[in-house]
Amino acid sequence: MTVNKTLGRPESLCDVPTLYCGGCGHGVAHRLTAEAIDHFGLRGSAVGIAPAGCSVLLYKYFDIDTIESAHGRALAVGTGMKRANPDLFVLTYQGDGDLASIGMCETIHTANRGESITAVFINNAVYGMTGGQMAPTTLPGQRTTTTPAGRDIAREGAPIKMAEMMAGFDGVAYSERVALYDPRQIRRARKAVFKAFEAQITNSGLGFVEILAPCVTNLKMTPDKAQQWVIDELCATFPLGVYKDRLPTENQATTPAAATQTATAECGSVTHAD
Ligand SMILES: Cc1ncc(C[n+]2csc(CCOP(=O)(O)OP(=O)(O)O)c2C)c(N)n1
Ligand code: SF4
Ligand SMILES: [Mg+2]
Repeated sequence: MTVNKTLGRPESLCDVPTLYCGGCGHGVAHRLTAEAIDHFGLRGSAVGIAPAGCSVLLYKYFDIDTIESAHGRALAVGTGMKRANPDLFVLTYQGDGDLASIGMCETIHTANRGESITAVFINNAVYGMTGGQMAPTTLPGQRTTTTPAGRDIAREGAPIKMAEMMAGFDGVAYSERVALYDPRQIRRARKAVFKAFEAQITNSGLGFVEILAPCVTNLKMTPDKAQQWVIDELCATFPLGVYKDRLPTENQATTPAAATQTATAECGSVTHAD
């Protein structure tokens, strides 16, 4: 029997051993991001901006230029890079502690300014790297090292829904939440990452994709149980879907002004296109 190889490693993804825990979502999210870099031919012009968190070693996995940012400041660093050199393709990659907690200020002001940046956001409901403390996205009742009796929303507030929040900013052209728990969801996630790239390529505004992924180690679950937790718990609090899409269609002009004029009330009408 002849076995044909149908899927290879994206050129932008380095052939190195992974340091991520088995079952962690970062690896799949990296692959989808690398596929988008290859697809749009951006390996020579893309700059990746790494966060503090488990994905801090972005340079190790991506064969593109990368820079490290202080915790939470990836979108501020990205703003400077893009404004100084508009020809760069600027890609930020952040976890929930990074983007939605310590960096929340930078995140919302970058979104509000409509910087031409592509932001990949990994929501795993905890601070993974530092031992599983509560993140803004931790679920109600979820036990973490800083909420040992479970997150109490009367005391710690409710989970922050970034995809919905980002969609509310005029400067955001695309916002979608996806998950990685089965091949169909991974295909959807791939499409969403590509759309977030298109937002920058068409100069339409900020492109945002929130990827739900389990932190198996801090959940203290096997990878299959952690995927079930994503389906049963994480997706119940964070509904999947497109929260905003004002990318230009083929017939529309692609200047920011034109994109603003064609902005529709997509925000809030959650759709899923296969
Ligand atoms: C200014 C600053 N405060 C705190 C830390 C410690 N720290 C490093 S990673 C991290 C949390 C990362 O969590 P998240 O962004 O959710 O990424 P994950 O590891 O879950 O992918 C923290 C608090 C730091 N490096 N810098
Ligand atoms: S600690 Fe969690 S987020 Fe970090 S590599 Fe392991 S599973 Fe992934
Ligand atoms: Mg996290």
